[in-house]
Amino acid sequence: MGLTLLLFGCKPGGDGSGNGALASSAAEKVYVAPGEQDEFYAFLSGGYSGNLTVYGLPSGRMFKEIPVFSQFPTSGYGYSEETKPMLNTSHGFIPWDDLHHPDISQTNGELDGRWIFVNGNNTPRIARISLSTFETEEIIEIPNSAGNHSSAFITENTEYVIAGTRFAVPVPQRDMPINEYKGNFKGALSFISVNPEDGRLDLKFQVMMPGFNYDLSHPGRGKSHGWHFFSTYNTEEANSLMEVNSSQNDKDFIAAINWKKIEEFVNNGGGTKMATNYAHNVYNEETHTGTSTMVKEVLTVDPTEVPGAVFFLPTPKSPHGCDVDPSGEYIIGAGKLSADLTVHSFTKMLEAIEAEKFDGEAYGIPILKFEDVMAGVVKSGGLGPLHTEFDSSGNAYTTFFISSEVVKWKLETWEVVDRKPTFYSVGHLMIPGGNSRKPFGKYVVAMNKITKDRYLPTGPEMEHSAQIYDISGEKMELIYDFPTHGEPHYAAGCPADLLRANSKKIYRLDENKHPYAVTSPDQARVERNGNEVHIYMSTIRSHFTPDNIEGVKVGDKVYFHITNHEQDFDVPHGFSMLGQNTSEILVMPGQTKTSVWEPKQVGVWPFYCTDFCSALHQEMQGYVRVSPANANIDLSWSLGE
Ligand code: RUQ
Ligand code: CUA
Repeated sequence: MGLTLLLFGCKPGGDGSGNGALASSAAEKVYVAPGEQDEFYAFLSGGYSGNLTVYGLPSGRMFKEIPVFSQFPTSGYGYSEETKPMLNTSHGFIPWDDLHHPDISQTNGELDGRWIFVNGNNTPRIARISLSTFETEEIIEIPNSAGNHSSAFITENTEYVIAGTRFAVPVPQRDMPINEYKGNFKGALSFISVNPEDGRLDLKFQVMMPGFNYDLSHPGRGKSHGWHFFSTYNTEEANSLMEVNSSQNDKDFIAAINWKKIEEFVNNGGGTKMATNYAHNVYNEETHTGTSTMVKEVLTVDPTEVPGAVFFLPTPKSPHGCDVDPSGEYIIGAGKLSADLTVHSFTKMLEAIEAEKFDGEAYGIPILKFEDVMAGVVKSGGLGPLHTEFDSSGNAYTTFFISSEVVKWKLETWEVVDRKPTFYSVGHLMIPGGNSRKPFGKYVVAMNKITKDRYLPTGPEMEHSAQIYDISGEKMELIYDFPTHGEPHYAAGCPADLLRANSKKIYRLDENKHPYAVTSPDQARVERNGNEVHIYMSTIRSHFTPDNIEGVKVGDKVYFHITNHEQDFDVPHGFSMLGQNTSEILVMPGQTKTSVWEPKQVGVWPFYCTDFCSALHQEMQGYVRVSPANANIDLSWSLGE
């Protein structure tokens, strides 16, 4: 940070180039006129917001925040009875996570725009989000893992979404002294298969690696399809004062995993079944309801049992990013304590494996010789390299956190061709399609950790800032700044056209299979079952059916099951009840959602619609009469009489 200040701190508000980023040609490049639409959609991780945010490129306009791992009162996600099960885990209901790395599904190594996968770091989870509804459809917890960071990356036909543990932990978890870590803790790399029809996830196997930290990963593609590469640090297996103790080795490793080989081993009955307990949560679009199932078993693979499947490639200085170029030949390791990037060659790796040129082993896993697998070194002149993305013409772009810049360099010659400052301290970057065989090399988005003077400094913390650079020419051109939400780590982007075709506008009422749905207003009713009261309610502009309810008592548990009868795009109705210990819910056209209220005070309590749905939205309201627990008032309900 000190260096950042030194380099750029003296020019508040400046872009470092000395001639104002908002030159009129730059303004034209990002200007999307009112009523026009952006060319690309960008999905930025929200980091500690637990959610995913959607932006347009090049405008930098934010379109939506998609709730994934965090309760989200705006829509009622994680508050409605239907979505609460999505946040269930083996540790109970966890309404938050730290979402890092989105990846869009692919077919033949190209983006196909069906789903986007993301990871939760804290309580290890992977989520699948539909790109036709922008809703979270599935969350699977990852057992035997901790700090699920080298995730969620998908293989080139979306065969697997891959999740690697950042922290090594005892497997199975048990009570043991922390300082017995070395040699005893394990690093689980999980391979979760994706059903090609409906996207359903299934934890197929876990490779039980030595207890290193598995930081980031990317799939092989093209010639290296079938392999997956993970950067590691803390190959020292230290368990305390990590900033010193895990930086002792001059080189850590990139682990190369031949998952096709392990898949074959597993399909032939290999691996060991292990008792475990993890949650698998699936949202059903027909019943509009999520269900959570606890899974009790996982298949584990000891890598030494599958010869030829796992190798270590020595990589200098605690590598962070581990990126694969569009051809699948080059694997780039970014040693975050170094200035240089190490590029490994997939072809050379295969040759070295073939010739069995090993340089010892770690826990039975062969280590290749650095010189044998290295394709080149990028002498960047920067400091603190983190992540690399690619364009479609053989260039790579790497972020440097410490020297706060994006450096453009050429694959194969490794020469640096351009560098531009970022504002400030960039982490990840994203080029639409930049993690695929077919990048759309028009823009790079740099996602920065520190905002400082980019906007009026208001209060001790501000939203982070991102920058868009035009990369269509030889030199990068900074064209825009925009604020981001939470802390973006990775992002994924695709052409808007890819989403347009599959976009879902409404839920069809005649396909609604929610068990508490009312598909016509005359089915609206109130039923008592012991102290549970179920209100089957419908909404249409501009009333609830029913809107007056009596016979509810203190001590009851009242379920409002609300079906929105609208069948037009963009007409949700909301529902909120005074004194309810939850959020409102927002019910989409054709959808049913349930909100629970446990009234604690006698009285006549109003509810209302929270979404300005029509000219008479303010009239969209009703009352529930709450009587004492021992009262003798019959249930009754009405509308308009
Ligand atoms: S990690 S910089 Cu998840 Cu690099 Cu964010
Ligand atoms: Cu319905 Cu406002």
